[in-house]
Formats: sequence, C-alpha cells, structure tokens
Amino acid sequence: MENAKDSIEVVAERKKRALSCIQPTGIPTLGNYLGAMRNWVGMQDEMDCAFAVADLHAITVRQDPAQFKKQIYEMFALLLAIGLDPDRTLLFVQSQVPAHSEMTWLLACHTQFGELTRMTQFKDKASKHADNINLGLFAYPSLMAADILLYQPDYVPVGADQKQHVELTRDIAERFNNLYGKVFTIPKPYIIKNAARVRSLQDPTKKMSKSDANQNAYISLKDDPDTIVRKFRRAVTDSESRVYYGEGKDGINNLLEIYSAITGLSFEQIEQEFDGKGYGEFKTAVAEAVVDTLRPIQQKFGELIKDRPYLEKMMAEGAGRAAAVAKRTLDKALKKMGFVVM
Ligand code: ATP
Ligand code: LTN
Repeated sequence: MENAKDSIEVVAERKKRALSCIQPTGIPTLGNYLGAMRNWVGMQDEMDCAFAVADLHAITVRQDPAQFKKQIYEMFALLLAIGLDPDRTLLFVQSQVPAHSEMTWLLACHTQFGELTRMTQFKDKASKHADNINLGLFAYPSLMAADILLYQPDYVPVGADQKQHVELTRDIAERFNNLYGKVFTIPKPYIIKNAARVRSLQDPTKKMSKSDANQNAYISLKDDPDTIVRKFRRAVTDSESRVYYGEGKDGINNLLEIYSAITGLSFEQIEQEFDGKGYGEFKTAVAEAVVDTLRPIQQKFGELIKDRPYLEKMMAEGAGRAAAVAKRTLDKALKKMGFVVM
C-alpha cells in the first residue's frame, strides 16, 4: 500500500518535459527567436527541457559541406548564447545521436503516404526546390517524430508553422501505441500566441524566413544595430499614419506584435505611447527595442563561436546524455515490435 501511494505521488510530481529542435540552415531571424527560441529559455525554469540542432533535417535541401559545418557550430553556439543552460537543459546535435536515424525507420513504416502528401511544408519546399524532391524531404516528418518521441516530451514548443508536424507525430505515436502497447508519451504542440508568426518586413502577408532572397525582409540575429534600424525604417506599412492594430494594416500589426513581444506591453498601451506620433517614430522605437534585446546575445555569441574546443566539449556531453535517454526508448520500441534486442 505504502509503495502504491508513493508511486502515485511520484507520478503526480514528475516535471513536465519539453523538446524542440532548430535546423542549422542559416542564422536565425527575429521570427525564429521570438516565435520559438526565446520561449525555450523561460521554459527551463518549469520543465525538463531538451533542445537540438536538427542537422539531419537540413540536408533535405542541398548544403555546401564547409558552410554546413560552420552553420552547425553557429547554431549550437547560439543556443548557448540565448541563455539555454547546459547544466539544467539537454543540448545536443541530432546527427551525433544515432538513435534518431534508427527510430526514423521504425516510424517511417508507421507513417502513411497520404499523411505526408498533406504536409504544407513539404508542398512549399517541393515547389521551391523542384529539381530535388528527394525521399528525405518527403519523409521529413518521420525524422521529426523520431526526434520528439525518443525523449517522451509532454510539450513541443514551436512556431505556428510546425503545428501540423507535431500533430502528425501524435498520430504516429498513437498508432504505434495501439499496435504494440504503450511506448510513447503523446506530445502536444506548445505555441506561444504572441509572435507565433512574425511576418516579413517587406511582405507582411508572409512569414519572416531566414531563407528569404530579400535580406531586407528579415532581421538576422547577427545584424548590427545600423542594419536593424535601416531594415525597420524600410519596413512596408500602409498609407495611414496612426499606430493601431487593425484590418488591412499587416505591416503595422507585425511591428506592433514584435514590439509587444519584446516590451511586454499590450497593443492598447503601445497605441497610447505612440498617440499623435507617426510611423517613423514608431519604427525607430521598435528597432531600438530589438537592438537592445539582441545586444547581449550577440556579445555572448561572439565569444562562444571563437572557442570550438568548448563547443565540442558541450556537444560531446550533450550527445552522451541524449544517447542514453534515446536508447532506452528505442530499445523499448524495438522489443515491443518483436525485434531481438541484445
Ligand atoms: P527556413 O526559412 O529555412 O524554411 P525557418 O526560418 O522557417 O526556416 P526553422 O528552422 O524551420 O526556420 O524554424 C525554427 C523554429 O522557428 C520553428 O519552431 C518555427 O516554427 C519557428 N519560426 C520560424 N519562422 C518563424 C516566424 N516567422 N515567426 C515565428 N516563429 C517562426
Ligand atoms: N521541423 C522543424 C525543426 C525540427 C523540430 C524537430 C522541431 C526538427 N525536429 C523536433 C520540434 C521538434 C522546423 O523546420 N522548424
């Protein structure tokens, strides 16, 4: 009796778990930061967190090997620079944990062709890279499901564009559990409403994307203060001059969302702050708020990126810890399916 009671308490007290990953396909934008990465930092206080550089996902489109390697180091350094703490949080590089590739095959055999053809990201990327619609691009969600399910997270903090992939992961996990018995925790997408979809500064109907051909469309986390101010000054708005959130004001709405996400002020408070002032003044204020937010991150990043031995040490530690967790889930899945696990 004693034991049963104890175990109930332990279950109730288990900290929630969260996992997310980011592809090393370039320097992240303000959209990646506000929509996803910044929220990860705060989550460390409440949950057991794991975050990874999804390098295997990045090769679904062609990468130049030398550039790719640089981007993997940069993304890992950036995770540290934004304030993810390797003492509390599991930080690792996906390809350094072989269980991700192994689990992908098991899950690919439980992912339906029809499901994959419905994925918006696949349709988008297939049309952008029409000369290279490879099997990996199509199977991308099975690898993402493996990333997630190996760590049994309760939440997957992502921007709104990834919700569909997390929902497919849930379907795959439920299908697997129904067939073989409970192996996987069913994860939920965790989408921060504020800044879930930061828009392009040049076409505010589209999301801000680091692969946009027009550099004025996005703020890179590496942009210097002058560049940030210049890009915000050029941001596309509308022909009015009053700062308020409204229909047909996509450009201003986007700036309001960015400013609100950074300052914590509500739209009403911001509207009051800029009452009687024009777009120029508002754009400058948004730019300055962004510069102030990025300054400490850029400083830390500058120090870390010069120290490859330190980054490699952190990668090795993270990969070791991640492999132990991942192997446990992989073995459980293999056993339940009937494989002979040694
Ligand atoms: P790419 O431009 O190369 O397709 P991306 O900029 O969309 O990539 P990812 O690496 O795919 O970036 O995304 C990393 C995380 O950032 C994901 O959780 C994604 O949902 C989030 N994210 C990406 N763009 C935005 C945005 N504009 N606003 C809010 N969140 C975003
Ligand atoms: N597909 C995601 C990156 C990604 C991911 C994951 C996110 C790969 N594996 C696991 C959350 C959990 C993207 O393109 N942003």
